[in-house]
Amino acid sequence: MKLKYIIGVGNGGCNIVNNIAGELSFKKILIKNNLDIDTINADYSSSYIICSLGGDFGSNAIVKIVEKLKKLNSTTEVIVTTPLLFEGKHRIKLAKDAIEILNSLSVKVNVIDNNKLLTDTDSSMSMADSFGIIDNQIKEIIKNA
Ligand SMILES: Nc1nc2c(ncn2[C@@H]2O[C@H](COP(=O)(O)OP(=O)(O)O)[C@@H](O)[C@H]2O)c(=O)[nH]1
Ligand SMILES: [Mg+2]
Repeated sequence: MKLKYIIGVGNGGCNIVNNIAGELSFKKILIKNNLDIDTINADYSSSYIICSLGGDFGSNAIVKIVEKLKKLNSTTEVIVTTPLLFEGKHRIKLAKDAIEILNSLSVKVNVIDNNKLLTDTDSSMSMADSFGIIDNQIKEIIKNA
């Protein structure tokens, strides 16, 4: 079934959505703070929810958003990326905990491991190019759904 919205959560998630939305025919919703979470309503219940996990905001917000949308009887699918190992223990734990909770919410969760994805790529690649590869992979998941 074709979903209608793509919801970006946190700084990374919103960047990803801004980067890929132009090529996809979805309405985009950007969630950057708690007030934005309050605006989520039944209209958004057919959505992809995208977050680059590891940040304090997005890693917690995505759980709240999925719980809220589930109560609204929604058809949602989650796409998250995991932090790079050098980003440190705190971010990795936030991401791991979020994935564990998401997996318990009976929603489809696509996890993209940035480490795996970037292993094969040139280590001199710029941050922007690395993000480009990840963003592209997310776009393909949505296109091929
Ligand atoms: N794939 C991808 N990741 C991004 C992009 N911009 C930022 N990120 C990552 O998103 C994560 C978000 O972390 P942070 O800014 O703390 O987010 P927040 O606290 O959840 O709002 C960081 O680890 C960034 O590396 C992007 O354009 N594409
Ligand atoms: Mg942050």
